[in-house]
Amino acid sequence: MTRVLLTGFEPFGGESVNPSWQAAELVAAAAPEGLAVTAVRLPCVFGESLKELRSAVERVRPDLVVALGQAGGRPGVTVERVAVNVDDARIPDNAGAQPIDEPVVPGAPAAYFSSLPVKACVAAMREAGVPTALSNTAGTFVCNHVAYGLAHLLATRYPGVRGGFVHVPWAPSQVPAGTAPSLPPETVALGIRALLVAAATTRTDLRTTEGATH
Ligand code: PCA
Repeated sequence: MTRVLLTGFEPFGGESVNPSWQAAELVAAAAPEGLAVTAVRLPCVFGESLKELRSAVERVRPDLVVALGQAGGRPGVTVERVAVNVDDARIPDNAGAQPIDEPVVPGAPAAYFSSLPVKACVAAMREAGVPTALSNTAGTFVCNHVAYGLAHLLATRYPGVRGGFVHVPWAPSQVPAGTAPSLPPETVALGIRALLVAAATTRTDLRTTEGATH
């Protein structure tokens, strides 16, 4: 059994749902064979989100950690390649904090690459029929904060554990019909199941063309 910690976020920015948590719950309720998936909902709060992530890692002792977050406007499920050591919030978090140009972890490296096989993850989701892409920025809000904090935690305390961050589109319920891209949580969950299997079984990532020109 591969133990998987799968996190999603609470709603933020005035929304009433967060599709990252909807998908995490669906995946935990019907996990792929061979994977034991624990879903944990994180607060959309700088600092507190990482505290809860750390205690979930201690409790679950996962082999693999995948953190999900909402990226409204993106048309597909995007696997984040990199997390940067900066909090630069465009809106306040759910506790009212709005850090500007502060490090996530003072004195730590400028960035970490995901330790997921990111291209194999994208390929597996595409194979499952789910719109997907590789992304080279997780932004500078709470999702990047968690992506960076997770990468730093794994690199410094759990070197054998792989982990990374994945952004998901809005759910249809969040978008007035036809005004912006969205994906049903069930479709996102289908993609995440395929991603988890790929992440649990791929040792060496693919060398495929997923780069961006801008
Ligand atoms: N998305 C936000 C924070 C929480 C979430 O689901 C982000 O992309 O930073």
